[in-house]
Amino acid sequence: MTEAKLDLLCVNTIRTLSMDAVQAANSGHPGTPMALAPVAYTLWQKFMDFDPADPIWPNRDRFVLSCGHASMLLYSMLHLTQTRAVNPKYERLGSPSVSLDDIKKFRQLDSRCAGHPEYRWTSGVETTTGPLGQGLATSVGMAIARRWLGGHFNKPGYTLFDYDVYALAGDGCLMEGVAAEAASLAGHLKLSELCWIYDNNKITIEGETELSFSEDVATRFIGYGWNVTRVGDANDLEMLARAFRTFQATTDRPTLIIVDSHIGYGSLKEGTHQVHGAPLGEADIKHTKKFYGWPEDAKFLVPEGVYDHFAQGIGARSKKAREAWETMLAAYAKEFPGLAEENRLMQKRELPVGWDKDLPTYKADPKGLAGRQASGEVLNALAKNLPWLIGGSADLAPSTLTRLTFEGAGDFGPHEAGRNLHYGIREHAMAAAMNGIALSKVRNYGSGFFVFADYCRPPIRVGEDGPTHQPIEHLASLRAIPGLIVLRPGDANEVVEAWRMIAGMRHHPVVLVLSRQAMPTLDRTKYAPAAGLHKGAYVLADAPGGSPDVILMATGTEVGLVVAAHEQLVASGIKSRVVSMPSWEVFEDQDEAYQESVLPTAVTARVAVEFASSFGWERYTGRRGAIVAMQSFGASAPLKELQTKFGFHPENIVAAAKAQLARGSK
Ligand SMILES: Cc1ncc(C[n+]2csc(CCOP(=O)(O)OP(=O)(O)O)c2C)c(N)n1
Ligand SMILES: [Mg+2]
Repeated sequence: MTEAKLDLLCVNTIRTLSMDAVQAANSGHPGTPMALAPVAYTLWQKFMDFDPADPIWPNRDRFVLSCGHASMLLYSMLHLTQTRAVNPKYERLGSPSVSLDDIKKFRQLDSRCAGHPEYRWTSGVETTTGPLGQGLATSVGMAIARRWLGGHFNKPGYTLFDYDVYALAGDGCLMEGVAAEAASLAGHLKLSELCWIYDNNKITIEGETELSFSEDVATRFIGYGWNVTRVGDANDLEMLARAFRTFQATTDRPTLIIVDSHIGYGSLKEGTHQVHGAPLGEADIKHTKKFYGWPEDAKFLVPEGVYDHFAQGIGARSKKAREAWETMLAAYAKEFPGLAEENRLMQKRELPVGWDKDLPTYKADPKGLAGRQASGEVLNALAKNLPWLIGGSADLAPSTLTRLTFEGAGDFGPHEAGRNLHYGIREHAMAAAMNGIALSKVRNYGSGFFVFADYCRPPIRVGEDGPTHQPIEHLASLRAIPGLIVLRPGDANEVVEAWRMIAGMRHHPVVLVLSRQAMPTLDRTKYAPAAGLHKGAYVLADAPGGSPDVILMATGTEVGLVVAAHEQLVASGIKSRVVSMPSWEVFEDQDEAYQESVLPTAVTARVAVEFASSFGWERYTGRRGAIVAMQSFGASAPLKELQTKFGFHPENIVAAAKAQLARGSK
């Protein structure tokens, strides 16, 4: 086979794996991986130094899939390059990072192929992505770290760190504010090791981008100080290669490659596209496979020669690069043993001997010291003995006192790679960049006024390994905002009452939290009227006679669950009550007598159920009550399996209620 034919065979394997996986999961985005397969292929196969045998080799090029919804693209690459797994102790394992079986189980419980790529869950995934724009901003942190690492460790004749950072993004990422902050910062810092690839397919979920996005992205980036280049057709491997060469030759600023592509059918049916973000369907898959010259009925097929081709391309090239690097490191260690030891510790996220030897202790003093004052002193004492600690502030270092003031600490800027970073007033990008720096194993901090932590929230929660799409803490944090009403209706009629309440509001902001999945519409001749929502919480179903022994409370989608549990309890002769609780705030506004009528003090056997953080429910269950809620971010799988895994089913609620009754009033 000619080289060009092999290239196409590999590209089409990436495409068909993505199509098949999304189809099997019956969920996900096949179109973007299909359209971007040639881009990822060219980059990985011809340019990136990433040794599949050692995906944590410190000088590897980084690849960030900022459009995390196209996760199958990354999983296909990790599989076809036969990337190996690494465990949390940084031991390289022989087993595959992503097996064909994982791909077949895309989006299923325990598969390495979660809906969105997750750092530490799947080796070779450099950062968790999914919330659009985050990956781009994280990549800026990676480039900052790369610049700092080079400045700190490289010596004449020993270029320990010279890797590049690539991030692949779509229209959504480019629309997000965080990407604008990050691009502005990267341009200012002249991060020439950074390359963003923009999939300019002019489509998002609601339709053509002309609905909402008409700026000239190229001009914007030129304004930021970036180098901008274009590839007119995502299928043109030669033009793609040329663009990557342009990036590599650019040494004074970051590069944006704008790639025009067509989602879904690639070059097959230009201008047409399937329903965005949905599986193609069996018929279209066959049609498409036929076009690729694929056996129409084959599924998850990796044709002969494909693994080999990757092994001879990215595999062989990167192995050579890594081995040369390791030889160099051995020589470096002889000449610069101190620095080599620093690097060894840093790579394992360990601390150097004596890191805490200068930390101050403070004598009793009624006058005392501000926390920031003490922190500034501690940080300076710490940083002196922890050479790979860097950080900065979103323009508030004079107030947060995070500046490193000792001799040699230096500043980080376009022409210097010292330890004091200046993020400017860009909190969101700062926090995302901090993730990127941490992922590069460089210890770092950022700072600002506490109230602006909200501007940092998405990257704070994405952090290193949080699944990205589960709103776990959001109810609790919204409920904590003064003056805000949070409404989470439990069936369609509660939705009606919620809108009725909102329509009547004059001054209160409201957050209405609705479900994706169907909720059973309750029979209101059997249960209390949905108008109870106007009191925040109400008795939806009660024990015969109205004096319950146990109270089940829930909001939103969990109301149906507790009603089902309640029916089982009643059938077994247990006097249970269901309280639907769409709004804590509104309930708190009711008079004492009403509150007592809904949640009688005497009834201490209580179970609260909410598919979110348990935080705060103690106020209604009491310390001894049961809370069926989430203690972790969750997992990627079909809803039913998640409900079973995390205990959101009537049997578990019945068991919790019985356990409550069994403990009596103790
Ligand atoms: C912050 C954020 N908002 C919304 C979404 C939901 N979402 C996932 S994909 C998508 C459309 C993205 O369009 P684009 O970036 O152009 O990608 P394409 O569909 O072209 O692959 C949206 C809105 C998200 N993942 N993150
Ligand atoms: Mg798009």
